[in-house]
Amino acid sequence: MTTAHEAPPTTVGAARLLPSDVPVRLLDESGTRVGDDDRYPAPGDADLLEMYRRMLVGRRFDVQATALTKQGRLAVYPSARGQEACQVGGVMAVRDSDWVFPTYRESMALVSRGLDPVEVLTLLRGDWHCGYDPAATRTAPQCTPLATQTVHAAGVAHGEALQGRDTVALAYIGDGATSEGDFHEAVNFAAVFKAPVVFLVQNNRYAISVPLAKQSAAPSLAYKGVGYGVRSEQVDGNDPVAMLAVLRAAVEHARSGQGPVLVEAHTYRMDAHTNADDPSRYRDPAEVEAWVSRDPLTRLEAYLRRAGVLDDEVAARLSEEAEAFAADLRSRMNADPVVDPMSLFEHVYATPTPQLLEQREQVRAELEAEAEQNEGDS
Ligand SMILES: Cc1ncc(C[n+]2csc(CCOP(=O)(O)OP(=O)(O)O)c2C)c(N)n1
Ligand SMILES: [Mg+2]
Repeated sequence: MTTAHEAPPTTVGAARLLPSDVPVRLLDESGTRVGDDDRYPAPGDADLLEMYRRMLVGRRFDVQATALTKQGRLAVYPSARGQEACQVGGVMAVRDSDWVFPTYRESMALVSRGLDPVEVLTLLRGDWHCGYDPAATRTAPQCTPLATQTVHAAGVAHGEALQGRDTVALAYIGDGATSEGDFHEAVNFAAVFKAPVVFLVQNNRYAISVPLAKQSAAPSLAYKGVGYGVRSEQVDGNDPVAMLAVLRAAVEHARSGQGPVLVEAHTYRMDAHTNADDPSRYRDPAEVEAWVSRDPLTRLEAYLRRAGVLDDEVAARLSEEAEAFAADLRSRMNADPVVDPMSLFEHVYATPTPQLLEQREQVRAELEAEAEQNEGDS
């Protein structure tokens, strides 16, 4: 029990919270294993091949989703191309019974988690607030208001712990969103209550057009956890081996009751913020080019080929799987969705507000008038 009469705190013990001086890396840019780290045992080759498979399918899904925006089949799509190691590493580090709290950028992660891709894209298609069942899939709706999902993650993780379960909550968040108050409240709450949350900051260098240097003066975003008493780490976000190793250790730390962990993954957004954005207005194409050589997929492929677990035959089979996945998505997304406009008013509040009821009546009246008009015309 702590009391107000305790001696003032010292920084002794704070070192255990500090992130590594440089991002943890277990695979260099040529795909060679480097830097053994006792804290982060490298995953076995079978896991890494599975990770590669998911990343390959994930990238194909991502490219297909961007194409669907151009065909008018998807309203908007925030690409995660280049961030495959973070997207897939996160979901592979948790169990199906754990909770995932994604942002708008995590469609690839959710597909990798096994959610139906059409259900995942329902929000971005503009059909419904969320196309999958959050309770059944233990996956919160994709969050557009920045950082709010981190508060939900901390609350759910604490609630699960109070009920005696060892569930972990994984909250994805972007670099820019770590400047939001909600993020700080969530990290502080999780630290104080030792809530089993892993905050995965995907530092992709930009918040739309705002580069990281204009967003934060912190030497690493991972330091944002230390001030709250949260174990923090930074990792090469384009190194799939390090991503999975560090995230597994973080999840284990949280699950074993030692409290939350904040992981900053240094990565890069290869595409525009969304299909509605023109990145040439704020970043140099040479910068994008420089990140091509750090591509997480080619890196993992080079490693797996050298390790003898991936050859041309396996690679061809995996490519076929990715193509079939994209073809199925294309044809299903080409069918017009059946949506009831009135359903938009459901599940907004447990008890609808008078304003919402008024709006619902307005829409109902407009739809009825339109239907009558159509009947009269025919
Ligand atoms: C509370 C809030 N403020 C502003 C926005 C507008 N907005 C949408 S995405 C974005 C940038 C977020 O950048 P980052 O957190 O780095 O995530 P990324 O898009 O790079 O994955 C902003 C400012 C928003 N969605 N919510
Ligand atoms: Mg960002």
